[in-house]
Amino acid sequence: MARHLITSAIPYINGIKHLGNLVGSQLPADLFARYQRGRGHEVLFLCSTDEHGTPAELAAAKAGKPVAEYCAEMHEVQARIAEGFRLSFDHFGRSSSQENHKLTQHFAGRLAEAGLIAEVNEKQMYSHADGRYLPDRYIEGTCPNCGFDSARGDQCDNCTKQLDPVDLINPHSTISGSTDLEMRETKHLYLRQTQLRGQLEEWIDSKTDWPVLTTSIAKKWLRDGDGLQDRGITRDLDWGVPVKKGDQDWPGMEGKVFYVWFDAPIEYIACSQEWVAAGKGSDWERWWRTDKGAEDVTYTQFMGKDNVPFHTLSFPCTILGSGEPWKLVDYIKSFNYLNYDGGQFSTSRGRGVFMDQALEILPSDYWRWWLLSHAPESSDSEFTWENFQQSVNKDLADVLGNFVSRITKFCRSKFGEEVPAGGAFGAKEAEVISALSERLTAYQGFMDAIEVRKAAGELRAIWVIGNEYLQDAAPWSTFKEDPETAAMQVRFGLNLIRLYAILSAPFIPDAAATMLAAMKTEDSAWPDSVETALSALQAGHGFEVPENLFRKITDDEREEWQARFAGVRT
Ligand code: B3M
Ligand code: ZN
Repeated sequence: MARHLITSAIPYINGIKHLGNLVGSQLPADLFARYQRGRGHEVLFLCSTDEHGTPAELAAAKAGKPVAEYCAEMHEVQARIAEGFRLSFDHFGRSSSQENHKLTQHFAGRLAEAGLIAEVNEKQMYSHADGRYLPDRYIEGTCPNCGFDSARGDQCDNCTKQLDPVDLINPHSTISGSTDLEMRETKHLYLRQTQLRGQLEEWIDSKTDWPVLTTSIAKKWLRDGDGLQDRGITRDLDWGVPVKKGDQDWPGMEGKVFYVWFDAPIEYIACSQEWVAAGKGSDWERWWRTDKGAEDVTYTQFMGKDNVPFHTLSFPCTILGSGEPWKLVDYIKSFNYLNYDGGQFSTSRGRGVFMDQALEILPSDYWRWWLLSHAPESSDSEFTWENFQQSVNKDLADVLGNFVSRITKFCRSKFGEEVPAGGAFGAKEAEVISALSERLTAYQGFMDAIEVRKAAGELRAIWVIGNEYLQDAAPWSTFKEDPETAAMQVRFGLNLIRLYAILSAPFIPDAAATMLAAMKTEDSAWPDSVETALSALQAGHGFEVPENLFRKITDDEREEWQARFAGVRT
């Protein structure tokens, strides 16, 4: 049994995420976690809310709430929506937890002892109108790298370059809009990432199996010269992890907190401590400490491409620089962007479908299937309502849903609600078995390699094989002349339903559960071979006709939804 540690990038606390965010990290991570569990492996799947920094402070201010209260509420909201999408986290933690405070301060202390932290007197943007310093998102201006005119103080959304507020051209305050800014001297901590360049380079070069998207971004920032710089890891904010060296005060750093991107990845580890504290697990170190059993863990991270620099450079610097035996990531699966109906999803303009709205109009399986089968892997991809309607109506309703409904209804009407006896599988069934075996091997290969779209393609092909078999065998015609053979065909079909439930569960867990329940079996063991799997349900085994698995999306609905999500949400 292998052991898989799986983390999804942790979503910012400020508001409900859109479907583009979902397909860029949490959903594919869930697919992989469900698949590895299905294969019988031990999995620890973690995610949290990212609660510090300017995004949280700004959103709380907008909501007119104290930031701690705002975060606590939004964490619950995001947790409920994650359940709605059947995201099977072993724990959904919070980066504002005491565990993360302690661990972040611990790492800072270790890095300081290793000589990897510099105390720098630097100039910071002070806003007279606002009466405060303006870190990160409190300031916007033109990107010095690509010329994009609304780059934020911490990162340019257009070219992904990591920035410092003082780098911006023509900066202004996002609180008041004021350009009356003054550079003032203040002390901050810098992580001396440049000291670790050699180690980082060696580590990234050893990852020859990583997706091109991941390594190309990592290498760009590592080798472009100005990519890997010593990085400010503290901020003048109230909300966050107070700057300390382990449990010691840090002279001169009173009133400052760590930068959100310093503490957020550390939350991956802290989340496992929260998981133990919540009584769900007993030993977090065997997942994270290579001196305590984690050397045989495979650690996979999921994230959107804009998060790659932080996971290939900054966080590994924290881990390597600590000099302690922490588990480093083994594989980083990153995603391009999902666009929305001819443009971009936009949180600020309310353009596109947000996670809560999606669940209001259709159950999660519909979304999971479309999003995963169109995951933006090799390039950006686009959500359109036409395409969504087509995929759902064809793949889910016509192919899979229809197959399940026809077999079970036909059997009930001719043989009653149990698997019929009679006949033996013949040449046609052997052909199907061999075609399915080939597809199954391919499906597993793509799932192991986290090639999400290709895996979805194989699964679709596996469903189609069953449908074509049914079309071809036509037990409703066979029945008139040869009820024995019709019974055998139906038995074959009912076993296919069980097999489909098992193989489809990572993509569409609710429908899979309905199918297994209809087949009245709890045996959901991953098939060793298609042949044995297709004789699991023996003659006399009871079943029932399930409710319609999927309904079709009508043209009227499609048009209504298209108009509704065009961009009005505030
Ligand atoms: N919260 C950005 C995002 O949600 C950030 C990820 C942190 S991963 C440690 O895309
Ligand atoms: Zn830029």
